[in-house]
Amino acid sequence: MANTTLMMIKPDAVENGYIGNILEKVTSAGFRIKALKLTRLTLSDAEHFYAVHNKRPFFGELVAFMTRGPIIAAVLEKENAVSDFRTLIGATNPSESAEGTIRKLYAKSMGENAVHGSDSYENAAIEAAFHFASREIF
Ligand code: 3AN
Repeated sequence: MANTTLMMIKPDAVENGYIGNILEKVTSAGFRIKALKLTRLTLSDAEHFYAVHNKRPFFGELVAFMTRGPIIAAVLEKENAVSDFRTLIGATNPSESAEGTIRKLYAKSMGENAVHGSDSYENAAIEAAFHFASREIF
């Protein structure tokens, strides 16, 4: 799973009809889609996925948001996938995201920020295994 990262297109961006626009930005930036699905997190899925944040004041809000509707999960491949994808999505707070980034274009707030990108290769592998069976990754 070297050079891979895990993307989620979050419920806000799915609700707002941005799946196609975001996938277009991602593939135009040179990422290859290795796995892709439309799915919906259960409460326990979201609590598990974001367990690292479970003491933070926004945890309840984050879990409620991430379970309120479908998401896209995808495994993406590119050289320097983790850092290049975080550059493409922009800062966590869209008001601080650079022009042209996915969050600048498609996100409204820190809580509802359109996309997730893994923060390390170690977490990318854990997150890919959370969403996909090995036979679904190409
Ligand atoms: P990133 O997604 O940029 O890696 P993290 O890992 O710090 O950001 O936070 C995970 C998610 O938690 C964010 N994508 C965002 O949805 C949510 N989040 C982070 N900080 C806040 C906050 N202060 N208020 C509400 N939600 C937050």
